[in-house]
Amino acid sequence: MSVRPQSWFLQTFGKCRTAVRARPIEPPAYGIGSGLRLRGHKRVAATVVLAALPLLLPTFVKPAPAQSPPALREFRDCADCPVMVEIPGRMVIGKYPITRGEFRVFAQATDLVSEGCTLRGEQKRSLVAEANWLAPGFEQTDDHPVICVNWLEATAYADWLTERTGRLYRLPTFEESSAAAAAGTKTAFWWGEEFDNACAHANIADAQFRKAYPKDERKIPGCDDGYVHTSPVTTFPANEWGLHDMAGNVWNWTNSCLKGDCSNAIFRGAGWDVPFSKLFRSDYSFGDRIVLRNDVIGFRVLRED
Ligand SMILES: [Ca+2]
Repeated sequence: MSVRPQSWFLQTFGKCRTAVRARPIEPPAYGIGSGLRLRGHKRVAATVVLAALPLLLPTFVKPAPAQSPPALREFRDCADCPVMVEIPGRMVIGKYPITRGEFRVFAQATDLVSEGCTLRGEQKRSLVAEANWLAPGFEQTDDHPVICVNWLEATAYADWLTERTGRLYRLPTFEESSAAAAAGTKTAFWWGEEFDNACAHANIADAQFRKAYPKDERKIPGCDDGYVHTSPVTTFPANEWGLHDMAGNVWNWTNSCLKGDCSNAIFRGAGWDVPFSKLFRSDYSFGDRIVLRNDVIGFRVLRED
């Protein structure tokens, strides 16, 4: 799996608008690589000017300890920081995807401008210029996962947390996200091998989805999980590591490049409009452009020890 190069890049993207400024900081003594620091934020009139220094990340994932499950500790590094779970000897990772309420704190603090999101319609998705993370085309409350955020904005959120807390936050690699989903299991899904009972464990494209999108021609599972679109992040059971929504509800951006091309990033986990079982596997990866915003991709963060 390739890693992101440790270099600056500057790009302009036609219809998208984001106000994120970043500059490099010295690598923390306890971490590997370096991160971003937000510095001042300026609204951009018609185009996007983005500068980001991707993290140089190891792709190695420590082998699972023989004993399980590990003792878990949950904490926050600040009052409105995300809840983190410490998996001893493995990683410190978000208990659930970043919520709309958590993202709102970042957006207000950085004067974030984020406009344009690709939304699901009757049968396919299309870009809606006026859509954004506050208006993703359906109703959300602040305990739903934030969506309509691209990889750059997700990374900027992690770097903002780093600046606030003095601890190095970043997106997990695909390998780390996959290991966190599996939580020590060897089965296809974190709850086992069966997908027929997926509605008890995850928010998928289900009977509720079928009723809301009757023209969708895909084969939709017949179970009912109670949600057409996103669900509050602790609605469904946690896996063995105490992590919610590691499959279903929203895809999660990772910090891994797609097939060596770092203008694309891997995401995993599947989401509320996905009916196909294999996409919910702990080891399944998907990817797209880092500038993509849509209504089914969110993210969670990982903290370096
Ligand atoms: Ca559902």
